[in-house]
Amino acid sequence: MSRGGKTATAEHPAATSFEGLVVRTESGFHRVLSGDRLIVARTPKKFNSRGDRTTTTLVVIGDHVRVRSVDEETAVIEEILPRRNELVRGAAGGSRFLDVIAANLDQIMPVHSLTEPDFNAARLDRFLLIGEAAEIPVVIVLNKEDLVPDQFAEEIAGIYGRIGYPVILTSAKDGRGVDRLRETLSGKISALVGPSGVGKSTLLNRVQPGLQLRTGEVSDATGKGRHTTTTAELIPLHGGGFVADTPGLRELTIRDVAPEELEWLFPEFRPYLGRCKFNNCSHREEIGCAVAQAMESGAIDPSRYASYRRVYEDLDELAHPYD
Ligand SMILES: Nc1nc2c(ncn2[C@@H]2O[C@H](COP(=O)(O)OP(=O)(O)OP(=O)(O)O)[C@@H](O)[C@H]2O)c(=O)[nH]1
Ligand SMILES: [Mg+2]
Ligand SMILES: [Zn+2]
Repeated sequence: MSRGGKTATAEHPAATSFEGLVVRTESGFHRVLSGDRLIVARTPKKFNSRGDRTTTTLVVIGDHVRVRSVDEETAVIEEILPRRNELVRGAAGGSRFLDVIAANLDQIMPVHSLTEPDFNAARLDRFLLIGEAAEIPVVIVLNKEDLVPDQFAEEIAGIYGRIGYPVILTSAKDGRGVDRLRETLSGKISALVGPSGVGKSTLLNRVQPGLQLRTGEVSDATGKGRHTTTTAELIPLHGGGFVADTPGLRELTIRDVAPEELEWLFPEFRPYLGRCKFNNCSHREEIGCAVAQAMESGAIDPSRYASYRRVYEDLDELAHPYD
């Protein structure tokens, strides 16, 4: 006996379940793309009370989810399918939680400006380490080439190109490098990451005219951007694939790397590893360090070596906070 027409029939199944890609999240409501349908789905309450969680965000862009549609308008996320990788940053306010920004990326593109704000090698190196640690391919974008002499741009591009990283020199102003950027994005799921004001949104507006992402002014006084982009979203590309424009990030969190493992995350160090005088050489002050010697002979760039030492100290501090 049927009461009030709530019983499922062959034409109107009470619930259907399907998989999709999360392309946007907004306080509990998520946009999920399944085939060419865009559905708004919410997270069930039970997700929010999970006791063991260490991240503040549960469903993120790039997640593959199983969704159950409740009726025409409403759907609920039943399951987040296992993630291939994730981009993470420490949550605001020094809490022990981590913010996951995106999952299942094919590549990360750290974007830095050559000036305004000033190029910061240490900061770029930290983004590269994230890619190395998560085994996500990295493509470096150096923007605002129109504002610096060619020689300066090529010098910086050379440091990273020699290590083996693909580097795209761009100007969102005059369009240099934008075609190459578009080709590199095509067919993949990528995230543009980097500090505020370097031109991530302006570049994407160039890559795909009509996007009309909001862009901001860099304050003249500080040379810093002001966080024009505030939410991460996966944007479908005309050439196939998706790109995430993310809010400005000074850095991402390097997870699960012990100080002794750091040397492997600098690809140009690898030929020298195991060749130091001491087996447990940390490549800082030790005598007979093959890495330090490679730096002195010019085979390793001094700014990269400096980054290694700085990040080593940070990881060491995390691993042994009371020493
Ligand atoms: N001269 C020059 N200016 C640029 C270039 N790219 C971006 N800008 C300017 O830099 C400023 C910041 O650009 P945005 O695209 O908003 O920077 P963003 O990286 O998206 O910043 P957030 O959203 O805050 O993370 C804007 O005033 C842009 O017009 C460039 O290649 N050359
Ligand atoms: Mg932006
Ligand atoms: Zn050494």
